[in-house]
Amino acid sequence: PKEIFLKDYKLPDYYFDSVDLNFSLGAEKTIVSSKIAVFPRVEGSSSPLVLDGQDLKLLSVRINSKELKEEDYRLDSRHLTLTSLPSGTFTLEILTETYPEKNTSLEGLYKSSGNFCTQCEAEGFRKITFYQDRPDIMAKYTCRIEADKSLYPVLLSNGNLIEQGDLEGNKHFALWEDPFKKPCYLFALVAGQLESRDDTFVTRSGRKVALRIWTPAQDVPKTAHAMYSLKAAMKWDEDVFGLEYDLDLFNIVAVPDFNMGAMENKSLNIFNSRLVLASPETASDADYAAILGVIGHEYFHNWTGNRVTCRDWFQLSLKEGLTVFRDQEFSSDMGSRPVKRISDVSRLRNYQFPQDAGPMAHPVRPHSYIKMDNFYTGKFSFSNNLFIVKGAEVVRMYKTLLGSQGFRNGMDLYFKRHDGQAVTCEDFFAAMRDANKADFANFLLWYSQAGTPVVKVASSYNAEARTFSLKFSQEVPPTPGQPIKEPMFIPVAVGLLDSTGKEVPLSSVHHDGTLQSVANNGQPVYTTVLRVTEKEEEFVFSDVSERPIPSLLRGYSAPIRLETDLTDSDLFLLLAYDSDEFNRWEAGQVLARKLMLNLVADFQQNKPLVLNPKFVHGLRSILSDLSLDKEFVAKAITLPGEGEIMDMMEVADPDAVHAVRTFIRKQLAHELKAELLSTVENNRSTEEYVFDHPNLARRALKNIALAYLASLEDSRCTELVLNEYRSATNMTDQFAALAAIAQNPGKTRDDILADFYSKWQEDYLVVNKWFALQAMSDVPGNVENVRNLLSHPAFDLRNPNKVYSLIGGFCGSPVNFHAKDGSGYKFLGEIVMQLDKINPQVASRMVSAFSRFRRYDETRQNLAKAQLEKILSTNGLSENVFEIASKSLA
Ligand code: HT7
Ligand code: ZN
Repeated sequence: PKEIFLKDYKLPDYYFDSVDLNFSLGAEKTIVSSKIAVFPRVEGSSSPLVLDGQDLKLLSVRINSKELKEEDYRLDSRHLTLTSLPSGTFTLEILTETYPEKNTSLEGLYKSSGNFCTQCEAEGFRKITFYQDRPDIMAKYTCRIEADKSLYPVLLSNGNLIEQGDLEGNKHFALWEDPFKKPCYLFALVAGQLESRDDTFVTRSGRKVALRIWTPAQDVPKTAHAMYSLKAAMKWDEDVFGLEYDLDLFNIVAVPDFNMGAMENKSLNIFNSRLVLASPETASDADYAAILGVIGHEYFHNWTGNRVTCRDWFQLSLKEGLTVFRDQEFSSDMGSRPVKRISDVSRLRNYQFPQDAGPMAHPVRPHSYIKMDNFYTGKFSFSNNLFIVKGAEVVRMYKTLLGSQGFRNGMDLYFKRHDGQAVTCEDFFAAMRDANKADFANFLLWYSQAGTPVVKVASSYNAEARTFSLKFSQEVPPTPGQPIKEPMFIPVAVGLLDSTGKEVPLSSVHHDGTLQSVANNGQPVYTTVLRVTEKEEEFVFSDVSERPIPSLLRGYSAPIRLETDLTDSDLFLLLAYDSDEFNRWEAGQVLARKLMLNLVADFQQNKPLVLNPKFVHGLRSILSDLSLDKEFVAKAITLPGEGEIMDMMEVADPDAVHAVRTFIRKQLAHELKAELLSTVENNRSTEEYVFDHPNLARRALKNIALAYLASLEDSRCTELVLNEYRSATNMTDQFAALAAIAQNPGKTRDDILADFYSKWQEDYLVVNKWFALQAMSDVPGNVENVRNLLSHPAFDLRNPNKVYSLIGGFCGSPVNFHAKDGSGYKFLGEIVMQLDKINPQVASRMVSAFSRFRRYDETRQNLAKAQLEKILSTNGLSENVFEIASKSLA
């Protein structure tokens, strides 16, 4: 397989002005004709025109209406190269055949539950027709679709519907025209038996936009929340960024077979049904929140991605980092800002940081790739993807440095300069810099250096001089291909607390021989952003009347690993009083991480495990503090994930980490039983299900209390949880009770799992939750159960959601996937080889579970390595799986 390098980027020799597509749809065989207006970049150029194409049958090629003879082009399995071309502009017409029903890769044109749909990002358009499949080719499209009227009554594509009508033989057609230039990855077509929920949105300049969400008829009632989310997103983008929708129609289609979450095709977003369909009975709060975020995300792409797109795929973060940042901000504004930040950061720590320290580490803008799709591959979901989420952190740092207005000015300039263009990360950087006349020092290193910077901070107080000093030192660890790193520009937001936990007003900071005033027109300031740019650097706060406790990296102002000299009592004080809620939570997490690591060492040395009473006391105060936001409390009493702890160990020990986390949970449940019981009593759902912050926060707190109580395995608690399960009136509460009971092996677990399936067997999205819950289970020897579930009638290896639930869920269980006898690795190896023949994108996501195998002990390493080697020796292995497996072994 060929590696593609950023440094080799070349402007295309030819551009396309307009593209007229014509589809004659058939499940077995679809005929696609395209008519392209081509012009050379340099007048009189005689370069060949190389078109990408895969799994297509070429029927004919014409230039200026004249059919080419075989000697006028070259055709191989990946390209059509046209050699004898006229100088100047010309019309190119290509006729091809494609086979949607056979297309199980779910890229290009394929069938999902009887309907046609497309997925073109990153490089799927080449499976539809021969084309220059690269994002810097932007053209205006028309799309004419012809199909059987009874089988495919609805025919959709991008832009406006220009014409439709009946044809002979029970056929009909629709002609769509998209007035905006776009790259081919934003092309979309949908055809099938669908019905819509309709609504309208009037933009602030008075444009009346028709909104339609399409699903099979029986699912239309489940689209209310998606429609609410879409309208909220449209309004938010106007309010916060002044960005309005630009067409009269916006369509969303939900399909059950989809490799990722959703796709932002111009005016025709296609969604995985799990991110559209929701009702209180069938979807949990987490599903509702994900729908809000992803509907927002795809909608926001209309400006950040579609109107301004990427020059090449190395610039993916230009659209994805920025759009993830925008959706995070949207969700924060719609719910609780600190809690959203806490969730995003825990995900970063559990999934991205481990990736950034492993063989797959690459910068926010990578230098090379074999298969572009692999850059979208997080641990089973897009939002767990390292460089997309790290890209969002980079965008957040611009905002931290520039403030809200400065950031908005930068965005305005970006659109003013680049609307309708395909651009690079430097263009975004330049807009931010120029709009604010900002000094960004070496900020661009965030795009080119991989690895998570480790920043150490040492503090000292000088009582005589009334100064408080923070000494920073930073190190960026080596990553594949980047052994030596330069210091980064790290914005560190800092506040100081006095010994009673009160915020200290900041007056000025000495740095590098300069004194910088922090005060703001006589108004007290409690947080300042330090610009850390050197390998070692000191900042000195003046006028500090007693030794303060620093609250560092407030709001997690940079994606780094921070190591401080804060004592346990400093951390307890921050946990109790920090006005920055993120850091309040963080103080608890630092304490918990220390505690867990110490207990892991005890466990490994066969010492008895004892829980520090101060930690129990700290959590008891949080749990009993009724003034706190309930969702915050739920987060604050949740222990760091096992992945996060393993990531901090020299040699990851899944058994020890699991045993310790289980021990602490049980012990906490035992010590805090009274508080947990009253938490459940006081937070039961009483009214009808409402998805708003107070209600979901109450459910989150009650359900985490329930999970703790279930871990006690005593009959009173088990009965309590069973009652919660039986009396639940929404999926959040019902599933939480089910999951709480499913922790404990035994008859009660088996009965309740069977009951849940029999209740929900008709709803495939709920059944996926049921698969995932069993797959993730820590019950010993669970691999056999998961193997059996492969042949369950509701399971299907061709459906990505089912694979992510069952196989992905299994790989997320440290004890069973990493079972010392290698049974988990063997199971995954077998599945990857089967799956690769069906859907390489999904297979490569699954194989990435092996990528950090060197973090484990030698026995596990050898077992995992053997599976990777076996996979690599498979005949006809896809580039997707090859890239991940070979880089993991390198
Ligand atoms: N921009 C979308 C990316 C995407 C994708 C990439 C590779 C293979 C399949 C895919 N489906 C969607 C997703 C987004 O930004 O939400
Ligand atoms: Zn996106």
